[in-house]
Amino acid sequence: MAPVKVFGMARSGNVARVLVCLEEVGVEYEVVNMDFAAGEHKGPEHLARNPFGQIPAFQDGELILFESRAISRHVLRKYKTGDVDLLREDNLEDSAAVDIWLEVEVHQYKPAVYPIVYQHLIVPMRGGTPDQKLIAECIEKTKKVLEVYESRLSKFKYLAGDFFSLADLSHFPITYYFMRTPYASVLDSYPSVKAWWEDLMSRPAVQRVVFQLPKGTDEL
Ligand code: GS8
Repeated sequence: MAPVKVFGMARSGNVARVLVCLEEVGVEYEVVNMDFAAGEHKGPEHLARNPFGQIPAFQDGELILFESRAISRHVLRKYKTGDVDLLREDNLEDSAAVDIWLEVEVHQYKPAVYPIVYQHLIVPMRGGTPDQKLIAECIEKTKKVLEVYESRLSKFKYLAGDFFSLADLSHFPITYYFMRTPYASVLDSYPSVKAWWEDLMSRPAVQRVVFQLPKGTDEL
């Protein structure tokens, strides 16, 4: 069977989210890079995959998808195994907890953490100067969010409960880049969050995606 295709560069956090799900379930995949400089993502072929002209897009046989979290759910739903069930859809309580913490990632965690990553890693690459005031504000926002995570993770091993799920995995890309900024030490004040992050990073599937990510900011 032809491998599934992921359109977009692995270094994009939203693409990496999909890759790590594919790695978890052990599905063979092909990454189809897009030439952003040439505007390939805004061309008709890619707009047919994602009408917003963004990456990732995804092809699984006849099925074409976009939005990284929707793609991730599809991958984990279709290819779940007895050992790897990261959505827990057979259990109402567990799957609702997964949904909650996925929403928390989108609506609480990412808005606090992403601007720090963007200002520190991306803005200088584009010749700009990071907005230190915004970074400081977002560090404070991040701390508030991490207090909630610390409380949760001091009671449960993972965000949705004592089982690993997409809710944890979905935090990987943005946290990976955050941990490459000088603000990574913020996590030291939240021991349960730090242990959770180290556990996440030690997963073979995560390591296989880390291997595909740029090591220096010049490659971002
Ligand atoms: C966001 C995709 C996105 O912002 C998802 O898939 O989760 N909610 C969507 N993609 C960016 C790349 S950064 O990861 C992108 O394609 N930007 C180009 C553009 O918007 O023109």
